[in-house]
Amino acid sequence: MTKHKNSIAGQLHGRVLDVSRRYVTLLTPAGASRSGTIAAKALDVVTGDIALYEERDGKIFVNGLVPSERTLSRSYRGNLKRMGANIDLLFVITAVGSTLNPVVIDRMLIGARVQGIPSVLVLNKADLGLELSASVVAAYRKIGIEVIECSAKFGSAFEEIEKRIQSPSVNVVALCGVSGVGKSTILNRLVPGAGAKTGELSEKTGQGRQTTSQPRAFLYSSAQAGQRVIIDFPGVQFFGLSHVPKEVVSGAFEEFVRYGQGCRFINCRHLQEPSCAVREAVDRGDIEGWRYDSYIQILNEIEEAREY
Ligand SMILES: Nc1nc2c(ncn2[C@@H]2O[C@H](COP(=O)(O)OP(=O)(O)O)[C@@H](O)[C@H]2O)c(=O)[nH]1
Ligand SMILES: [Mg+2]
Ligand SMILES: [Zn+2]
Repeated sequence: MTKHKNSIAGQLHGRVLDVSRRYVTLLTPAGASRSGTIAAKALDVVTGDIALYEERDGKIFVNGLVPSERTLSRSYRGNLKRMGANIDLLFVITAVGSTLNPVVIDRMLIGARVQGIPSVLVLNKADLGLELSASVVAAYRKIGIEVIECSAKFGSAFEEIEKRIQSPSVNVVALCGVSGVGKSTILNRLVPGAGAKTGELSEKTGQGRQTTSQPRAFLYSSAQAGQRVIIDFPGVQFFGLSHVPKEVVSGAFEEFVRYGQGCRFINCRHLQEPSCAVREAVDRGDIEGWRYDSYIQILNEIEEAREY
């Protein structure tokens, strides 16, 4: 769609809150929540998009999108799936206990980083004891990732979370994490009346049951900062990154970049190359072994995707 067509008379802009097949809920500039239909064929609309719409006979028709920025996407079976658009802040949520999986966290952090989405790691269920995850948290802080340890059950550290949400540069906040980490519980605390369903942990897997299947957006408001949109993503078990260029992956592992300056080869991939300062740092324990494992896993995934 051309610029000219975007600005024809009668075109209105609205923030997409929910999408279900060809139906959307929009937040209009007046702050009202309205339902409408996606009129343009093949328009890939996701939560957070700014939709161009027309109103006819009291009904809303979406016929275009403003080009989005900071779109969180993941690869799934060779396709790139847009998850949410125009995200200003991503909370990667994890929890003390069996749901704490650094490889999954790394993937989400990198997915955000390649799109330039600022992210904060939230370690929920702090009430269960922080000593269980202290080494992982320390490792993330050491490489410059902000970590907030909170308890959605008791509301601890929510001032910190809300301070980030209320930042003047933030309009759209997204919550992302595997199911069972407490995303819905966090949301219900931030948005009273959100009524997000919370699930019990399944005894079989120790993971939460999938209780949300579509991203859903909620309106957060505070007396000081006004309104924000909070997107609750369904719990993704596999955050595919095969669309990400390999160079970007190695660049996203900040500590590899730092240690990599000591590698013999300037374009060292830190695999089998001789005199690799990154592998040496892993052997010494200066780089966490699980960070190296997630690096290798992501590179393998990209390699395999190319072979199709
Ligand atoms: N101990 C503890 N349990 C929590 C906390 N937050 C959530 N839970 C529990 O963890 C389970 C999964 O929570 P839910 O919000 O449904 O997770 P979601 O799948 O990520 O949306 C539920 O049984 C919650 O009651 C917390 O801060 N501490
Ligand atoms: Mg949930
Ligand atoms: Zn190297």
